[in-house]
Amino acid sequence: MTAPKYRELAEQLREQYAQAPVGTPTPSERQLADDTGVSRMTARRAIDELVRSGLLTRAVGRGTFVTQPAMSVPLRLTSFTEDMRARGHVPSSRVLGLEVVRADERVAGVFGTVVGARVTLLSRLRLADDVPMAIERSHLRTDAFPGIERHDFGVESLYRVLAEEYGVRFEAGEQVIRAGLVRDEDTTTLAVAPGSPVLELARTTVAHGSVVEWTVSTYPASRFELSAQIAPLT
Ligand code: 16G
Repeated sequence: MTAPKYRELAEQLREQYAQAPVGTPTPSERQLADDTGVSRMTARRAIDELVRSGLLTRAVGRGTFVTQPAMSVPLRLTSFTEDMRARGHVPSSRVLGLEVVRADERVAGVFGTVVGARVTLLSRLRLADDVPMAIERSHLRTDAFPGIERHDFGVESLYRVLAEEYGVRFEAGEQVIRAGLVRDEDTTTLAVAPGSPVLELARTTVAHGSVVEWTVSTYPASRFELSAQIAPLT
């Protein structure tokens, strides 16, 4: 039995795009159908298959892009900016919000402060080579970082600002990783289908003996894998 036509086409495209840099645009369904002489339905099914496997991503209104290979990110206390640069990608950010909010019980518990304390919430879309990689919601104690809202986090690195302007030197950090489904309000920003799987990484960092940051990062599961060095117990 021969493979269905769309599978054959998907395999051809997989070979073609496997080595392409992240962010390479791919032809539209119509273009692909015209170029290869298949129906639009077949072209769509082939692209769907590659989107499902994480090789391609559809960005609403912008077309389809290569996003593979899934990026392998080490679990270390480094910033998104450093991690992406170390992999040869160009990091960028879009600020989705920067506001002072009141700590609810959960946030107060993380910072060891009282419910209602002022907390600065920075929400950003993080991109690598213009491809959306994660939405990060960073909570910072407002009293510890006066004037932080003056920075333009569309271009600046949060960790750089913390180090250079506020003298933060991290002593420790904790990262909790959970699997989940994308929130409805994040689907367009992350360019994923409703209900797609995500990895949620919650990071707490400590400097000068207190918690300085609590960031919840939402990564489309198809675009990421996480790795850590593991050592035997001594
Ligand atoms: C990383 C951290 C995040 C931190 C950000 C700072 C994870 C899961 N999260 O994305 O907690 O706020 O880097 O990045 O690694 P920046 O210095 O580039 O703004």
